[in-house]
Amino acid sequence: MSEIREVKVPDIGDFDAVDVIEVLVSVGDEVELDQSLITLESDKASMEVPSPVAGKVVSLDVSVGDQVAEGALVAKVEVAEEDSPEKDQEATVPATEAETEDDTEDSGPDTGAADAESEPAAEETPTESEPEPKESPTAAPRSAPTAEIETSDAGGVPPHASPSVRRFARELGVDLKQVSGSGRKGRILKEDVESFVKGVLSGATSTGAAAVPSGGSGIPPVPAVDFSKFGPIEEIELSRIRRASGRNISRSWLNVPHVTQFDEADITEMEEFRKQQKDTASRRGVKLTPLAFLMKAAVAGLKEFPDFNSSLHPSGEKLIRKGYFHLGIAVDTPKGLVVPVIRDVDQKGLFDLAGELGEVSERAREGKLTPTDIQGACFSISSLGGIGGTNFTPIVNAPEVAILGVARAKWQPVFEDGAFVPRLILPFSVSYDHRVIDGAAGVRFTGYLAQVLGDLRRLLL
Ligand code: CAO
Repeated sequence: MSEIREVKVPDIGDFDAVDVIEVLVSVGDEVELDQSLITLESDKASMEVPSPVAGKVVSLDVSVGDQVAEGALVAKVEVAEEDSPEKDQEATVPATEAETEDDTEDSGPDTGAADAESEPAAEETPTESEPEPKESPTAAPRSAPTAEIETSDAGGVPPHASPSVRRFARELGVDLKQVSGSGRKGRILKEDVESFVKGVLSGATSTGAAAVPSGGSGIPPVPAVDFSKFGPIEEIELSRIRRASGRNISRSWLNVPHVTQFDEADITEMEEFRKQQKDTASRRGVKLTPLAFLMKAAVAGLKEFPDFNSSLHPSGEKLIRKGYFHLGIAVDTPKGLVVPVIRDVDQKGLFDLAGELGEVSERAREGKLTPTDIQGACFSISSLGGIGGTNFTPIVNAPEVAILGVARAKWQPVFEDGAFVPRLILPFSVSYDHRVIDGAAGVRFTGYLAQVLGDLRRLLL
């Protein structure tokens, strides 16, 4: 004959009104001995209430949001025939004696305790009333509520999540410290873990560890915000290009200690020369913009300062200097930023470069670049001068060690020989990897670029 067992909230310490934050089973579910039925949460801890018997849930007497105290009815379970009295006896052990933190995945029912690798040590340390599980795991009594104490230590605040969510995260290998919680008081919900995993799989979320292979970043994730609470929203899928460039930019930003040096060049004569050559250029079917000149100046700079034409060896202990001069050019396309590479810039004239620029940027906008088109750059140029702006701080395209950012040239009064004269001034910046390039070298490099752009004859020297 079947027996109906009432499952009640056991001794939960000095709390008389604890929130039910999760109901983990439904009426009709078959549950095993020790299977968690609900999760409770106080200000200090979250804990699961397990079933003291195996059987079928015939009624559930609490819902999410209820507040319960010791003795409150949680559920009724129809005891399975084979359930043994010994197990029942174990199930009645009071909570204060029974709390145990066995965090090995395969040594019995999961208590929801902290994962040794991913949780702060404070959570692994049993409290005074808890037996040390690793010394006598088999002696631990069963079916008491399993608690996770939310403590903070010098390592920061541990992730706030229920034992079942912790278990779920452990099963998926997710470090909860990287997941933003959307539940009450920032609690991490199962859905948050699922969205995090989806984000990682789709490439939209960086795990930090992948972005900074040497030792993990420990970068706290940006909290997930439900913007619809504040007004209407629309979700738009990012293009494949935008997601890929986002990954590359994040990787560079996180790995490279950036410094940005600002400078300006007087390009009055350069612009005069460019205008003189424009007709010839258009007869050749090319558009001659300042960018071709900037490419030649950049190569002159790379030759003069070879560390700018290098990459840091993966060991971090040597530089790899390059004997070739391929430049990445940032191109704005409807689907996002791409950086095609123009090769052997040192061996090409202005018209050839202008022609190649036009051709490759056209293909970039049409989404027709091949993998070869975007490989092998030594140094990059990001030119926003055709659009506007007074200056900006470009991000180094690692493993390159520097990038030139070009803003819009402007006529300005310059004091020369006792009088103000109008000169066309080009503001630009160079961001560089400070592990490779010192500040003095940075400003010498920008100064050299300014000299070359101010007097193109220097390119012949
Ligand atoms: N100052 C003033 N005028 C400039 C200028 C500058 N620094 N640079 C270009 N111009 C002028 C050009 O001369 C041209 O005018 P004319 O037709 O009168 O000669 C006009 O601006 C438009 O130039 P352009 O933008 O078509 O050509 P470009 O060679 O300068 O640039 C390209 C080509 C592909 C780099 C550009 O189209 C582009 O995509 N720029 C955006 C790059 C970007 O998004 N960078 C940010 C990356 S994130 O760091």
